[in-house]
Amino acid sequence: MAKKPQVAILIGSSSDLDVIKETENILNEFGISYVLKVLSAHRTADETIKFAKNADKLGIKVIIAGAGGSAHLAGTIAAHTTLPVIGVPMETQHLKGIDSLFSTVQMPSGVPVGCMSIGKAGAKNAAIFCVQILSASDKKLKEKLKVYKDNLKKAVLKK
Ligand code: RP5
Repeated sequence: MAKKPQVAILIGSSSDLDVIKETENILNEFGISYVLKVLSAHRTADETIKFAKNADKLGIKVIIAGAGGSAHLAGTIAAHTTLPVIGVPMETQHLKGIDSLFSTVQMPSGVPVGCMSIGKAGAKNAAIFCVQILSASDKKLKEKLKVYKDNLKKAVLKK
């Protein structure tokens, strides 16, 4: 039987798939089950809100939301759930993702989104940050994170 997803990754468009692959790679590396969906705060507003409201009941523990442009996806989700929401601002053609960054990070008081950096590094860090949240109640995961960080150090020192 397939494992129930612990994490939901939502992206505003299928054009975000290449970047969000970085998130998937890390979650797979750590053995975290996830569901990936294309849902937009603007193009599928009702469906996005419905998903956010139901995520807790589905057993989701963390939501990662990546969007570009006027990127309200993470904020819209955060407005409709008490689960932690991590935002990934996607790079954009005209403003290079500054637009996505500002609209993801600048949330009003009381409704936080953990905003990562723009693009692939942010997508990767979203997954690592997500694993860090989950590891607070999972000793094995915490051990895996220690090994991951140690390997990062070793790779740098080797250079
Ligand atoms: C956002 O608009 C998406 O997250 C994407 O980054 C951006 C462009 O989407 P497409 O026009 O490529 O579908 O909603």
